[in-house]
Amino acid sequence: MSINWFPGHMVKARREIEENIKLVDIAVILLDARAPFSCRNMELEKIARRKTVIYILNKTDLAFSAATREYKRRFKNEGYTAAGIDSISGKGSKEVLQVIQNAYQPHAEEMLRKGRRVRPARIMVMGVPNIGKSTFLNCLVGQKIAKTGAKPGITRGKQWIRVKDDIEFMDTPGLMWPKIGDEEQGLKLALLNIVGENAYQDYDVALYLIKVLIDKSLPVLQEKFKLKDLEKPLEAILADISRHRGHLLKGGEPDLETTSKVLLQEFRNGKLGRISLD
Ligand SMILES: Nc1nc2c(ncn2[C@@H]2O[C@H](COP(=O)(O)OP(=O)(O)O)[C@@H](O)[C@H]2O)c(=O)[nH]1
Ligand SMILES: [Mg+2]
Repeated sequence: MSINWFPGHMVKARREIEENIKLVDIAVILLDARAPFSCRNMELEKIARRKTVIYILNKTDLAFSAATREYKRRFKNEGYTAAGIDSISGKGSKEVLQVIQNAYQPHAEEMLRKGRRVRPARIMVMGVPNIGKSTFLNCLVGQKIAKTGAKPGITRGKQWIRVKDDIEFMDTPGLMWPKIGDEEQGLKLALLNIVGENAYQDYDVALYLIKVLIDKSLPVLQEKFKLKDLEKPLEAILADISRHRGHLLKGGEPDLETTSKVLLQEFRNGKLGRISLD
């Protein structure tokens, strides 16, 4: 399976995370609420666990609420802290800030115990490409964007973004790459736009999407594309969508390539409705 990550990038990303993690109290690991377990890289998470870890299920607006609750429960059962957020609307941001403050409490108590002044919690946001790291940061920072400047000596030129009085985010999120264990996980990540275009053919990902919609009995194929017969091969269903959309080649054959592209675009923009994949 070819993935557009080169070992050089991986080594650099890992080294960066190892360096930056030293500067924070808490690692916030962003996951996609639609497939939180599929977008993890346990190897990198092991590095993050040198600090307090919080899992944030982002893009909850695109996932089934019941599934998101269940995924959060699974993290909590394993002893982790987890919260959900829609970083576009900001729904869930209060809970996220609360969870961060709770997680920082033991650190603050330790500082007090040692007779030190309690400084703001320092946090690094981590996650795979397109998971929403920048959007998440913007969402929490909102209008109150205030770079607190480099702190010589300690931070080696890192910029910190202050959120409220007691939380500071490192302004450069930690980029993790996903680790792909099997074909289906790879297809999920391609569907969610986490692995790049070079890794998979749109056609294969679109067929996977159709399969998922049918397996989960989601009504979108019937309702949006007016398909009546789903008891046929996935390729034939994709061709039906092409015809419904008027995506036709010169000879009148369905233009499966165009339909695949459009279908994936619509899915990723949330236009085919909510979904949970894990
Ligand atoms: N619907 C939805 N889209 C989101 C959310 N968070 C981020 N996005 C979108 O996901 C894409 C990638 O976000 P970005 O912040 O650039 O991801 P990054 O690569 O991790 O920094 C963008 O198109 C965002 O608008 C969310 O909570 N809900
Ligand atoms: Mg970004």
